Amino acid sequence: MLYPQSNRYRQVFDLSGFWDIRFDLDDEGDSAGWASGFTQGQPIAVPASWNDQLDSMRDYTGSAWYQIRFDVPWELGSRKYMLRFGSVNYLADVWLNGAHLGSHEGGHLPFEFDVTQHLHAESNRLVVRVDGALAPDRVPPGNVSMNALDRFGELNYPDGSFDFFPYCGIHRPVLLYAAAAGGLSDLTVVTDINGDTGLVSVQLRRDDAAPVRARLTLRGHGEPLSTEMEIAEQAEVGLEVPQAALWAPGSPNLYDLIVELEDGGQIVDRYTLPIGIRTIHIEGDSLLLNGRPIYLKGFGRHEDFPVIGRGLFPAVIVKDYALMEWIGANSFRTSHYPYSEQMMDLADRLGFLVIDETPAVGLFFAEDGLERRLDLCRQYTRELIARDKNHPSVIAWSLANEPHSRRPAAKAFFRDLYDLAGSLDPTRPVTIVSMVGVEEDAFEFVDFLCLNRYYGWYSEPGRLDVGCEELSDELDMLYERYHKPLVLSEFGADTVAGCHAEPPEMFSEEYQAEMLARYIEVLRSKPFVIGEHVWNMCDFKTGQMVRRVGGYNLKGVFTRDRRPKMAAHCLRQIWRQGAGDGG
Ligand code: BDP
Repeated sequence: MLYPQSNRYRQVFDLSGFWDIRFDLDDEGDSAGWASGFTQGQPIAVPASWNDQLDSMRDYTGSAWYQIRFDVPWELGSRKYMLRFGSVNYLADVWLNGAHLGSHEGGHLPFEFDVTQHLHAESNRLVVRVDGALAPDRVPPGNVSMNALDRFGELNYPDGSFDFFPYCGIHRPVLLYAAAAGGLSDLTVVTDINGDTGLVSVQLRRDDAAPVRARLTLRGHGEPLSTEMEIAEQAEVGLEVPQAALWAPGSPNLYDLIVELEDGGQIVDRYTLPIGIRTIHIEGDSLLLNGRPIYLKGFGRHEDFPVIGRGLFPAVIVKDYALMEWIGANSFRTSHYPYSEQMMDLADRLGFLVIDETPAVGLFFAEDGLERRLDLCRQYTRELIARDKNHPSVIAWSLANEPHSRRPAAKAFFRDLYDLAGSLDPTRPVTIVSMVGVEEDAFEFVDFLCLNRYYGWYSEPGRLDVGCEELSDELDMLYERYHKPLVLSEFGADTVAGCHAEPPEMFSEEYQAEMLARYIEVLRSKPFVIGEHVWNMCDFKTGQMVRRVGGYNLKGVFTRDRRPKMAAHCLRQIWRQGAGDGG
């Protein structure tokens, strides 16, 4: 899937701005014909969650209808016109000028419709029904009985089976774009290294069988390279790049891959894709980037900011990369759902390594509805890999976070997803993020292990000595059983900024700083540990429950408005010492 771009042959019209919204509290929108347009709407910003824009709707996760009117800023011709949504949480139904274009399930991945037949030059009316309901047959699930989750849980409002606020709405840009009919529809780039030479293999796709010429140019470092060939619906070509400038943290070298299609001596389409030449492998107990061991230092994170909720906010993306750079991180996980495409683009440009996670958080394995949940996870895995396969920053796929996988069905469930990911992308390692530990059956086949641990917090509260011993023992046990490298993908402590205690006590800045430092000491003593991801980079909004003061998870080493707690300074000291960042 290619992100829309503007050039002489392609145009993008961004529909971001103030739309109308009408909340469908009585479920009347369908029968009242709101799909063709509605009255009594109120202004709402797109992209953004609705919850923090309108106080009265903060906890509302039901249906809402959005609409906008627009004129097309170009002449309509014989091209293809597409309408693309970066993400809508959770279920979207879309109508253009009264025609139902289709629907999409899942809150964090893009989808698009061909609107060529329905688009007018002027006065188009676009209507989107967004249904954010939390339900057990959705992924991530909500309103799940505690029995199905196989654990004693705490009450949580709104009731998601995950620990972040269930923000709803149109979260990422809505783009109308025009491209040549028969133009390029997809590119898949895989890179390899042979000595000093970079090997770039490119697969091109278009949706027309009439052959045209394709010209590929690779520009950026050294002399530009070019090659040409004929393409009908698909073609594959390899480029050899002498003295390749490899991509890595610290030297995020990118090339522009420019693809042009030519028909009857005229250029009819052009697409420019930034690419990085790099390899990523698990070998023995190591993670190898460009053949050299690399150690991951960084965070589990969230897309979360006041007022905008989970909506795209470019300035916060820039700020967050600046803070990760400041603190000496080289990586993060897109916990617990795919992040915006803008976030991924900057990871490529700024040189961060990403464990890219599907939205499968809080999965449970009760028989009832299992096949449907698996189908959804398959869909997400396909959509995520289609979207992010060309990012050099993406070093691994994470199939799920903390599944409740003590039931036997979990193993076959993840085997299915693991095989699917491997068949779609044989070049990247695949993992699963576990809270179960040694009994996580999927650890038998995933390429490396990710474990979340809170000794000294949820268990052994206030006792870091005991907690660190337990951590150490468990890591050894996991290695003995699976012989695979491991990332500690979450560890941390809720911390009230400004709360101090000596000796350190839970919730104080001292306790968080000490816990992180002591965990890191344990991790660095295990040669099979390939990374440490602190939970969380920033405080973030959650539902309301006893353990979430003010409706926040306070495990950030930065506050929600991005100010450092004491632990941020301590991490900076540890991480900036530079060991093993592979830059
Ligand atoms: C882990 C979850 C994460 C939570 C974290 C916590 O993966 O989503 O926010 O615990 O409790 O279990 O802070």
